[in-house]
Amino acid sequence: MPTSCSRLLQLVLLAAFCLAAALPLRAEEASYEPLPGEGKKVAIGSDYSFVYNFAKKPALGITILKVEVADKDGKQDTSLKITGDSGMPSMSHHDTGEQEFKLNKKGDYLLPVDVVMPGGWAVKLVFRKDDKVLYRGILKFDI
Ligand SMILES: [Cu+2]
Repeated sequence: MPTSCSRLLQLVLLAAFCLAAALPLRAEEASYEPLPGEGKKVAIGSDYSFVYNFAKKPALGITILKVEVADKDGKQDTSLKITGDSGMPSMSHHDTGEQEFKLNKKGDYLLPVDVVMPGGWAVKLVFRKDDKVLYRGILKFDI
């Protein structure tokens, strides 16, 4: 009996240790706000807001992700820097790392997203002003 009890204790301690080790990772992932969906306005603090849309319904291949930023008066703003890291949350080998959105002539921020296989995809967006992070959000889609 004492032997199995101490085994159990060991297991509990091990489990607690693993949980504690996993927590910081969880906290980091949780810092990306889940985005409400295409065309829906998202506030970036009190000074800016944005909406995102895909150029066409995401399918296999490259689809363009468009982000439009507005200031607090609703006027288009192009002073932020936006990056997107796209990949499949269930497998890390597709992750592109932070890629910078490019501004087009209309002042839209554009990023090509290369969907190479069916399944669940996500793009992690980071908005920066003068290299300071203002907002992190994650959008998800399935194809
Ligand atoms: Cu995959």
